[in-house]
Amino acid sequence: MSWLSVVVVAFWAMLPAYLPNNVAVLAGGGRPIDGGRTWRGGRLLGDGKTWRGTIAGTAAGAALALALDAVAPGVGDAIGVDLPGFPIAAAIALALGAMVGDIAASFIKRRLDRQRGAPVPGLDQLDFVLGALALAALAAPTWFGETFTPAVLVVVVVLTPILHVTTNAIAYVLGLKDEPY
Ligand code: CTP
Ligand code: MG
Ligand code: K
Repeated sequence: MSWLSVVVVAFWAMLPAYLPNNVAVLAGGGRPIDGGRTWRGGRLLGDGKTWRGTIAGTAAGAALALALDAVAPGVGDAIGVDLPGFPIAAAIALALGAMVGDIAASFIKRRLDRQRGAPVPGLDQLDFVLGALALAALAAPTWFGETFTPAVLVVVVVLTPILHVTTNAIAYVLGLKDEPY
């Protein structure tokens, strides 16, 4: 595979994990997952992790995977790249894993005394990637091994923070997000 094909496959395979956090920003609000509970002097997760955002984000990511599945043969033919499909377990795991990774990061941030919205460089850009990859590896191990080759994984780890910083800056400029990170 050419390096450009590897980049395209990495981006395509991660799209169901990239969408959920952005949908959560748009759909978020309402009851926080932690119900306001505190632990060791700080909020368990904080008001930034809501049921509505999490459910909408997960549903959107999984739905995107199924939509990508439908168009993969046509798009793959047109651009000359063998695009991966998404078994249902992989579709759900990528989307849910992205949300769970982000929630786990908020748990860690609250333990580090970072208030809601405070940036933690590195964690903010990779939490959802680690969650998505870990859950996908557990839920669909064969598919995961075939899709996320070492080269694809390297591209994911390099490409994701760049995309994350860019989309968040755009969301901030558009007034959709309170902070540009
Ligand atoms: N959001 C949500 N549910 C989630 C994730 C995000 O409702 N599971 C919404 C919230 O409105 C949140 C916004 O998306 O404020 C931005 O997400 P994020 O940057 O992850 O949350 P923060 O508010 O920065 O909170 P934290 O410091 O805990 O990351
Ligand atoms: Mg934030
Ligand atoms: K986050």
